[in-house]
Amino acid sequence: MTIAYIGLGSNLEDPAHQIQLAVDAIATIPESKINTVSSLFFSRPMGPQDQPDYMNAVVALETSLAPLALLDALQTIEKDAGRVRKGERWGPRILDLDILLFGDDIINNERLIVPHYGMKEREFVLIPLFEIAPDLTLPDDSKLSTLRNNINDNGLKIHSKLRYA
Ligand code: A4P
Ligand code: MG
Repeated sequence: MTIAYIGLGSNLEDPAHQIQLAVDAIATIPESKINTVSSLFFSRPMGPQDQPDYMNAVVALETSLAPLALLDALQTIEKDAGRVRKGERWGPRILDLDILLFGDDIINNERLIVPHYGMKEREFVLIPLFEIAPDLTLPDDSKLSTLRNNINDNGLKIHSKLRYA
């Protein structure tokens, strides 16, 4: 079994509800079990500013799936939520599920780059991740606590708790 950390984001169609539905769907992924779920956080958009605010969270999932099989499962959940991929970089979305970490694996292929390329600079990733895994060290030996202490404040705040089985 491997612990994968999954970043969840939404800024369309009732984002708080979308994130809760996504947590419920992640709980049904085969060969996997949710270990922990962070609080639900309110965050300001990174990227284009003419889009709604986001809700973000991070889930720790214990899984025996291979990384690409987990990606398939997450993309099915995104699709079922009604996500349509548009060209715009960092544009609005009903649901975005990113594999932030997959154990200590370093993965670089056409479909999957892990650790996620932006995770070390993003407040809406580091703070929820730190909430559930304060002692985490990344595959490049950087400490999550150090990264978390060095990010710029962009107004992230706890919105509510998420339910999980
Ligand atoms: N892919 C490669 N690596 C991964 C990975 N580790 N996890 C590939 C998931 N997918 C990965 O994904 C495009 C392709 O990336 C997938 O087909 C997969 O094979 P996508 O979800 O269509 O692309 P995207 O998410 O629109 O692009 P990008 O650049 O990853 O967007 P980001 O970086 O996720 O940013 N502001 C706030 N406050 N909160 C947010 O959550 N999110 C974004 C999106 C912008 N601003 C935000 C937030
Ligand atoms: Mg994505």
